[in-house]
Amino acid sequence: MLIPRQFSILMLAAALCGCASNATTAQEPNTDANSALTISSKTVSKQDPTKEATPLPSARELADFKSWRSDFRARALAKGIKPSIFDRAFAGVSVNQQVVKLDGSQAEFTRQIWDYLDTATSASRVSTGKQQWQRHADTLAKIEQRYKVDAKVVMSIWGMETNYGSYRGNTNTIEGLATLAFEGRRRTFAEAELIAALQILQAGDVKPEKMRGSWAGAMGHTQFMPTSYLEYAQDFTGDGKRDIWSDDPTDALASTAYYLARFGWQKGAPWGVEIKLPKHFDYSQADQSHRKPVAYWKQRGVTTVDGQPLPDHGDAAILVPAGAHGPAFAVFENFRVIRRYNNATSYAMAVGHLGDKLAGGGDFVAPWPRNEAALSRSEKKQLQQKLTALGFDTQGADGVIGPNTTKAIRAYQQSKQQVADGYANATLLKQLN
Ligand SMILES: [Ca+2]
Repeated sequence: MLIPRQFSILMLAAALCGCASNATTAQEPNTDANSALTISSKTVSKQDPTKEATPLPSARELADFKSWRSDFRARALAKGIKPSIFDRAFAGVSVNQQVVKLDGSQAEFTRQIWDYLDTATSASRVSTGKQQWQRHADTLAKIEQRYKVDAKVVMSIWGMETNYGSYRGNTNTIEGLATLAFEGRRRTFAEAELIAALQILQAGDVKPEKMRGSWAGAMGHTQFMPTSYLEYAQDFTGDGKRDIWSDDPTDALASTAYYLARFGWQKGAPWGVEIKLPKHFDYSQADQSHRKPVAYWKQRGVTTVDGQPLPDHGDAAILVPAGAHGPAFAVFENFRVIRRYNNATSYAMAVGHLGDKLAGGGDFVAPWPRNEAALSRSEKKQLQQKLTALGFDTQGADGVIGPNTTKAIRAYQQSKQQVADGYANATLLKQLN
């Protein structure tokens, strides 16, 4: 899901797909090193939750919705949407209670990154991907040639977002976004997306009944939000329509390649490589914001996991998704480009890793600490409260491990002469208790 970065609704849409950024996948606002690392369980579900039985809205809600719709209609018309387009798009559209429920829910249980990666890059995901790649080989080669974006990453995003088109979502996009706008928590964002969706209908790229996708507004094979669609969608088939919704994935795959190209994809360069860190490595440097030339890391004894010199693809950051006791990676510019699609670190790793596997690569070498249970949201809150009480301020206790919490953990670890990997786990929580 492509979502404009500032909204970073990752969690939102994520529900539907593996989703990306474009927005959609909603992980919490960005960025944190760790938050991205644990994925909410809803991120993983590929089912369209709006297919469940939906309770009816109350009379009061319906009246309020009508009143919002009437105000919004005026705003949409002022932006150039024709009355007939608006009225046809909103015919039969009401408050979608499942969307309300999903938007308000916070996952209590999260998965460890290795569990997430296992699912995201499973043997069946890889074998289906290889078959689909073969099936669309000519198209993918042409797309790669035109946009200078490796076919493997386009394939991988397609696999992550909708399992190669098999879970594109069945929520009426206008209804999903109208519900989010009406509900109000994200009104500005949802109304902007809704206007974009109406502009798409007005341009005639798709009929209202075909404009369907995730409950949070992401559409088509690679889950574009409407604003991303307007800016990046491509008509690669040459029929005059940018059709990301049909069974033929051509336009959607080209759109994805164009999106990555626009954000600076470097063809032929890796997203990252697994590395070996020297003994006594200063783990406080393992932070995505700490990007340094490859020469800098070489001087500090960093090599590839099999002891070879680190390849040079520009500045790199060191990533230790499971702390000092799991695999380590050097990540390059393309990793950041993938994060423009979905800002979660775990998502970017999954896209990179799946793409490598589709191209014949294998598993990571170093083992994950698989015996570690994931912290629940309330345990994370507890951890934040304890740290703050001890003078290591996490700037709030929301149960999401973000940059502030990571920083507080590092400071705590340093004060105890421990390895400062900033990693939140059960051992740390036990220590604090
Ligand atoms: Ca087309």
